[in-house]
Amino acid sequence: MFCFQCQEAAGCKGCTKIGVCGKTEDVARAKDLLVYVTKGLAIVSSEGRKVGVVDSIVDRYITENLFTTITNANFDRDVILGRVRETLKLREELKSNVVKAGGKVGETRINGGLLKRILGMASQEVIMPDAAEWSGSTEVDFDAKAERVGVLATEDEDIRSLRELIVYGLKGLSAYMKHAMNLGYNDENIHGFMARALAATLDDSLGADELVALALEAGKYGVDGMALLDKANTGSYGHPEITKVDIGVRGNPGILISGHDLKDLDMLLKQTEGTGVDVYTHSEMLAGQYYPEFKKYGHFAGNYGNAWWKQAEEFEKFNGPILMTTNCVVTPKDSYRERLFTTGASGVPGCKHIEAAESGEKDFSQVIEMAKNCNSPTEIERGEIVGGFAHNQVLSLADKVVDAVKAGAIKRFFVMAGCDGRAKSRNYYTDFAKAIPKDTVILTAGCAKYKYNKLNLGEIGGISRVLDAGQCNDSYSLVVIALKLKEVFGLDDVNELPISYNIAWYEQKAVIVLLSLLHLGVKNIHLGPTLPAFLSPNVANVLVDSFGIGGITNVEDDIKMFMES
Ligand code: FSO
Ligand code: SF4
Repeated sequence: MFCFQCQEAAGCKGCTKIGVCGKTEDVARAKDLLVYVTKGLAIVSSEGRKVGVVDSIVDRYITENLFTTITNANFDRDVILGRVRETLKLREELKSNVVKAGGKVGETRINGGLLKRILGMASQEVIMPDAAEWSGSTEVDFDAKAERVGVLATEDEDIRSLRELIVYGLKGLSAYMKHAMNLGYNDENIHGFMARALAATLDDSLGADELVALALEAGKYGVDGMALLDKANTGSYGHPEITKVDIGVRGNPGILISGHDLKDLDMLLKQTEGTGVDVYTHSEMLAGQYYPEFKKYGHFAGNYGNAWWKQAEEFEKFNGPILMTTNCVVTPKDSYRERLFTTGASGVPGCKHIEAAESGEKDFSQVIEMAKNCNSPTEIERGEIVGGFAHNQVLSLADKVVDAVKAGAIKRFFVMAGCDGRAKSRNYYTDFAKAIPKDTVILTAGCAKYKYNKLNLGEIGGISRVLDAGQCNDSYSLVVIALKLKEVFGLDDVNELPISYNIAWYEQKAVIVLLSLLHLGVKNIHLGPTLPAFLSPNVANVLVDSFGIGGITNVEDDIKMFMES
């Protein structure tokens, strides 16, 4: 196996024997193959679009496949290989529809090309890339193919780097699209781009310049995808508002819901109402606490625990069932394996998976029944945290914020969005948050906030010094806020604002957020705790030269550098 898609890639190079995330070699092979056949389906889908064939089932499938291969989402090889089989089937069905519509997708195979070739009619052949042609049915076929189509199949390290940058951005985008789609929101243009861009990563005629341009184009669609999800979330559950969230426990049995899918939270809250079971949020689901539509539930308790990587210890103490709606899943300990349920793109072999019905509804009754027989959660913390500073809420405070900036009470904003992770070096972010001048404010989104959201960093003129917009996709809110400030201050360039970007990344959703920021022209973003292993030296240089991207050094020097910029 070879995988270098996340920040925890072994030795900052790549995982080769087993993933630091727990991904085993056989799961890695299955995921490599799933990405490959998904590219094949994308090639056919792109060709189909040229003749007006748009298949929403295929679009959804491509989206879910990519999401399934994101770091820490799904460790279930059988599920992944099942998706490979279904993808091959969908691809052949789509091909015949495209051919019927006049498209050219391997007519030689479909319409008796062998015969044409024998008859010397080779000029009529349409040669499709292998990913759109290859087929297999047994695990032996699958494993043999997977060995040849992983990341290292692209030999040139710069082309490989750019192709993977694009694929990882698309994986992040697929997660956001899936959440939006679950709420009934969709955008055909984004699917069209995803198919085109995936197909392009197998196109040997594309050089580095074209791939850089495509990566930035992915950033444009990243903004669109995040905006769509913002619309889906706020349209369904209202605009997040300033909320104090209890981090202690109550006396009832509870269900802990983690991940990012608000539709799952919605269904779980409805189904647990009146059952005597409380619902707690975990990690990225904390953002659910900020939405008016969820606050109305009396049994919606507080937030339990911290960022994803502490789950083994915290899930043990929760005592009740845990529902993982997406990544980040850590290989469960036996002590709570039976209490861990997955749904959506997440999956762990041996843990129960809750499937959605055709209508999208999910039946959580077995989770609720289990909860009733469990002890209430063990208290691990007490107190509260404050969040809910998404764009609508912050813009309603815009006058206050602008006045504070004009009066010099706020000297600088630090965007510290992104992810948390287990590396000790990430304590940098706690130290950084503690050490920045008291007249500065942190804008955050994603699970990165757990490094400093319990530090009580105080307020400036009634404005909290840590403004948490919500989940990683709510980085969109931070962009909306920045653009509004640019307008209010009459600036031409968003980079003239007193905003510094010190972003912590872990997995592929952070990649699409980064590409989105680049697309919006944001410069001098610092990424840590390490730069992505998938950036080759030359590609990293392009990002440094064109966008001023940098890493982190130490708290003191970095603060000096940011404050002087
Ligand atoms: Fe964190 Fe995991 Fe939200 Fe990621 S829980 S690390 S960038 O999935 O998506 O921030
Ligand atoms: Fe390694 Fe990250 Fe890939 Fe897991 S997702 S195998 S930790 S690079």
